[in-house]
Amino acid sequence: MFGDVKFVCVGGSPWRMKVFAEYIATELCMEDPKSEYPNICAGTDRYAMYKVGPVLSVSHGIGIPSIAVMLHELIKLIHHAHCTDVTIMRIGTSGGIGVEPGTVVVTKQAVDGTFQPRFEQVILGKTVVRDIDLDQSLAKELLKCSKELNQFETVIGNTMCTMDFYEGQARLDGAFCFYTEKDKQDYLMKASKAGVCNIEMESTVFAAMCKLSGLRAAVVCVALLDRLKGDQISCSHEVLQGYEQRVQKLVGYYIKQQLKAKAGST
Ligand code: R2B
Ligand code: URA
Repeated sequence: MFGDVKFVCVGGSPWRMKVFAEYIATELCMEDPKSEYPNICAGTDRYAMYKVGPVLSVSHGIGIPSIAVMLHELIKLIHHAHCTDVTIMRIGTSGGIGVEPGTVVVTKQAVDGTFQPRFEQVILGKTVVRDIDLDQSLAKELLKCSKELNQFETVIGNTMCTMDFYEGQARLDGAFCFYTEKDKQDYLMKASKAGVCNIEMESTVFAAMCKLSGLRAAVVCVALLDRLKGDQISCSHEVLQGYEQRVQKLVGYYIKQQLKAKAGST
């Protein structure tokens, strides 16, 4: 059932990943108007999974623990199905640093909250530090695709991955906050100097697990706001949806091009 999978796209919300599957179906002209794409994982609330030809669309929830569980199971699936040449992309949202809302950020390097490119986890009572590397040529190809599409701004930059949306991302509007506006600005400016263009909550473990399993991986997130200017996402639902569609368009365009090139070469 999964042996032909070549592209796996993962993103936080089950609904968004269903919309992405439907979008890919139309883009690849695979849509059968009578058939719906069923959620292959309907028996569990952990995540949703849709398969459209060679493309798998899977949700992962919010944060490192949530995506890590899904990735373990997905990597086993890819292994047991004997899939080859699989490219995996996380498509998501983020808070930008010094970029206009709506800018798409393709991750050069995922870094933790101290700006280090590593993922730390306690295993058997010991802290294990894992390297994280994303595929630089894939990131460049995605940037090139965005130039060809010419519909929105896309940049390549570092992505900071945090354990929390509020204090972990230096927000002032959580349930509590024990630092000042100046502390927040100083931290975000430090992040910016370390090449961080956006902040989200899954990229380090995603990059670490993809590296360990030899999957070609990229992280592509749209910035919903500029965190140097505020904490709250105040744009309308329609504007937000438009921003989210940018990532889907870019990754959809990339997949379509790759499949066309493959079809041309066989
Ligand atoms: C981006 O948005 C979510 C938090 O709202 C989180 O999953 C992430 O990485
Ligand atoms: N997702 C995040 O993790 N942070 C933001 O600011 C926006 C989306």
